Amino acid sequence: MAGIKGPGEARSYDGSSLRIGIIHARWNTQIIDSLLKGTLSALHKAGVPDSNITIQSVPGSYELPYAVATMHKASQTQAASSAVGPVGGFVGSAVGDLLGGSTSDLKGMDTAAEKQQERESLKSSASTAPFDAIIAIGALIKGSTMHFEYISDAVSHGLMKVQMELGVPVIFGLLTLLNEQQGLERAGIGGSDGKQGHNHGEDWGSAAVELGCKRKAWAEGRFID
Ligand code: DLZ
Repeated sequence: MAGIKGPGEARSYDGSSLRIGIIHARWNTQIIDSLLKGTLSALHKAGVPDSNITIQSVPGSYELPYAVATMHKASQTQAASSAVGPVGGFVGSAVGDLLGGSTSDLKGMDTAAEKQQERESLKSSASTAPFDAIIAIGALIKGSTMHFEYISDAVSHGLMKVQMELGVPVIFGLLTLLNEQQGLERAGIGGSDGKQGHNHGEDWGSAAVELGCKRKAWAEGRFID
């Protein structure tokens, strides 16, 4: 049963036709890796194929708003050029990220030949539509200066601004943490056994699918719940 806090009872949406962008900061990698894993798990659960997920990274959270805006434009460029040519570099690099990252199912593949085959099939089935939603993931940890306050504020406002200007849902996956422990718990890897807390990445993946589906419906003048 859902508690008082949180988005209520889980709803399910079909994400199989969505294209989702993920941009994550690399600062505080242990926390970020787990959040990314949780995000991908929720996207997969909703049926979003790996080939429709593009993952990019930036050094720190401060870079997230610019990266969201630029990734969105890149997906629009792909959509415009896909009618005349093959899939371009961004999808290729998404597949590369998936293969290189700790979160990919493809990592379980046995041989180089199998990996290559999977890479080719992902490329050929990859969507080149503009992103239906973009998830921005970062973990800011408070230090002894005002740095944390300035970056938290700038990134929060920046992400809201780009989603309103671009007209694409941007999921707020920015943790603003008072200490490391809070981050580990919110990534589901807290406590002495490394399993305590709740992985907020799962919520962000689900929010991206819901907003992606609603955005599509609203654009067609339909309302769904
Ligand atoms: C510089 C910095 C610091 C001190 N802390 C963090 C952090 O906790 N989380 C994070 O995502 N990024 C941090 N950064 C890096 C900035 O976000 C940014 O990448 C640099 O200032 C370069 O623009």
